[in-house]
Amino acid sequence: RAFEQELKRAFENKDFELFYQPQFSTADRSLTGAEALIRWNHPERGLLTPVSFIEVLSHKPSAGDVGAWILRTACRQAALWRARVPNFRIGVNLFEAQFRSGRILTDVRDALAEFGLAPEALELEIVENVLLRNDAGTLKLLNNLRKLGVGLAFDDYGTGFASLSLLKRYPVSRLKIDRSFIRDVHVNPGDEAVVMAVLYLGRRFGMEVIAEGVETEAQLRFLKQNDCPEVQGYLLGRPVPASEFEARFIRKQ
Ligand code: G
Ligand code: G
Ligand code: MN
Ligand code: NA
Repeated sequence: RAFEQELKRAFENKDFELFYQPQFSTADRSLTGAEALIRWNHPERGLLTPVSFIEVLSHKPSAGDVGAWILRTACRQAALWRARVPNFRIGVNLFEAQFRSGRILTDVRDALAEFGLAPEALELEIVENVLLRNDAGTLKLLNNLRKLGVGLAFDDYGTGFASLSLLKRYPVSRLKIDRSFIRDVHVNPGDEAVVMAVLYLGRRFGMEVIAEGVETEAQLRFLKQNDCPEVQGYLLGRPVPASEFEARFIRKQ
């Protein structure tokens, strides 16, 4: 109850904000897109990062409304930036509840139409537990989303239990290598093996690959040398408000 009240107030006060983290091509370090990450400017508790509220939120009926707001806001922003950066793409994380409610397809279609955003400019990020549900409804929904032309990224790839078999079944267009494998990739043979295997899977399945959590030049060098096409991480840019993203990454283009 109390949480739902707080959410309602947060919406009325416009306390939610999307931050954007840049993504880059390893070939020439050009900007390719951004991942949208929600923040809550809480009047009493300050700036909240999602770890403190996503878990609770994802089990509430209002997760669908927050999810729709995130989609609209991200698509509006991406349409503006895509006019300045060719092929700019926006990544949006989805809640599991958005799949259960069945409104995701409509929400995505509406958000694209409202801002005239090309479907290929939107990439939906999905974590394994969504795919693990493994029912006909989920498969059909994901196929319908892909038919719209939007991308589907498998988030935190490699950390789950069934990461390999899921690739055969679902229309995934990109693998996001989890940052736990990137941290020591250039020094730990086990991590190197995992990352090389994901790059190989990407090529064999015709999926794109991006490495997350790139924090050092040494990691970046390794990824570039091994043909990982794109990277994201603190080395190249932390998640920042839209105005700051524009000043630092869009105006330079
Ligand atoms: O931004 P940060 O690194 O604190 O994000 C922490 C976690 O919250 C990540 O797992 C991320 O996927 C999730 N998250 C961040 N923003 C969103 C969002 O807009 N929607 C959903 N569903 N999850 C998000
Ligand atoms: O689960 P998901 O991949 O959506 O989460 C993205 C989260 O990773 C965000 O909370 C973001 O702030 C965080 N993040 C992004 N880049 C880095 C990085 O280079 N290092 C670390 N430790 N976290 C990162
Ligand atoms: Mn993500
Ligand atoms: Na991730």
